[in-house]
Amino acid sequence: MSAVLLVAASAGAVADVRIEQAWLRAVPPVSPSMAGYFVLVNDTDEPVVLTGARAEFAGMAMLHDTSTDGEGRRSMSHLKEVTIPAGESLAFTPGGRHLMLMKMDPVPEAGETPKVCLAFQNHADLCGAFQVRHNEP
Ligand SMILES: [Cu+2]
Repeated sequence: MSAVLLVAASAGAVADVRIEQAWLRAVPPVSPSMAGYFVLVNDTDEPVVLTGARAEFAGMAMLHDTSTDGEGRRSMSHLKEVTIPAGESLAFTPGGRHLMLMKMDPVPEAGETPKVCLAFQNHADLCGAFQVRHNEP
């Protein structure tokens, strides 16, 4: 009897980590890189640590941050890990944190929805369909 109750309780409360609003900025087919954006929602009661990404069509995938210096010049830096606190979400958006895909073969085209997976230190990989588009949704 107690086992049945446990199953019912866990089915009702969907505490999970998920990718939302995932998209990739469309680029010309010869482009050496493309950027991706998403919101990572952590609905669990533990912080999760995002450590990287991978995709079948990209030989290399990294998490980047963007910073602007005193003269307005933008530069990108590699993010080794990003912690999403329990119950919070973190947005990767144009001009800020982003996913950077390199060594692509083939370069996905606008309208396609290739799969990209995110890797964590303390959670199973999460994969999602990233919509390739020219503009921010
Ligand atoms: Cu970048």
